[in-house]
Amino acid sequence: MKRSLIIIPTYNEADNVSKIIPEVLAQDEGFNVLIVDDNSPDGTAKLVKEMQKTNLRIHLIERPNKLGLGTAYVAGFRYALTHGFDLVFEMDADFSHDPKSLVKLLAKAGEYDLVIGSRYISGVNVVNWPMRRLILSYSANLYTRIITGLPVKDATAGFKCYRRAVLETFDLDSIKSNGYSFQIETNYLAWKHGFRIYEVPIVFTDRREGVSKMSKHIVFEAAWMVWKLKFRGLFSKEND
Ligand SMILES: Nc1nc2c(ncn2[C@@H]2O[C@H](COP(=O)(O)OP(=O)(O)O)[C@@H](O)[C@H]2O)c(=O)[nH]1
Ligand SMILES: [Mg+2]
Repeated sequence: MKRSLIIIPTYNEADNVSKIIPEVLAQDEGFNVLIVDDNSPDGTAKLVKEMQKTNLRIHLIERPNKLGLGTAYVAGFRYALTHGFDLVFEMDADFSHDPKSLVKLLAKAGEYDLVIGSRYISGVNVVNWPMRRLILSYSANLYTRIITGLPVKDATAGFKCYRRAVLETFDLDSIKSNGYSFQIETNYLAWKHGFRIYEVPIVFTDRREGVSKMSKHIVFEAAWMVWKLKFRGLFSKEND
């Protein structure tokens, strides 16, 4: 059995965290959860610590303040590598990613190095999102594909599974981007290294509780990242 770490970054997810952890752990005996919390004012980390008392499969990293989604994942990747996990998942705390779909990603992780839970594989599988967010996300993906050539339909998805070999090739110190930009960058790096990428269709549902931390800044950062990757790709010989 493979040891898997499901990394869930949290910022003010007290309403979701105590529900999502048991649901995730119930999906597979090899699953462990790592919450990366940025000192959420609503006490998210306190709830996690309470749950840790009775369950050794729950892990927690506490950071001093809101440092962003990208570096939260980087902290999680480091933890996974030093603690000997074979598979490393990314997932949101807000039930946009259905815990039951984790096993769909797991099923492909033997054959592929990076598995992405994709909203745009068979049409559009998004529930309850305002139309402007859907258009933004869909066009961002089209834009990314056209400019970088990355053969991924949902490059901004935050529901993913990496084999540890992929993370071992990343220069984790150099990854500074956040949100969507972080997802595009990690997919691009995996692709340029020649890793096998597979997208499984999943249904994405808008958050049940709490509020989104999406911002204009995160969108601009991603738009800029696409060009950075394109130019980096033009001047490097990796895999070409
Ligand atoms: N640790 C940490 N988690 C964050 C941060 N920003 C967002 N998150 C978490 O990342 C996940 C996705 O964020 P969300 O607000 O749902 O973004 P959206 O789905 O794009 O609207 C959620 O689990 C958030 O709690 C951050 O700065 N630090
Ligand atoms: Mg969300």
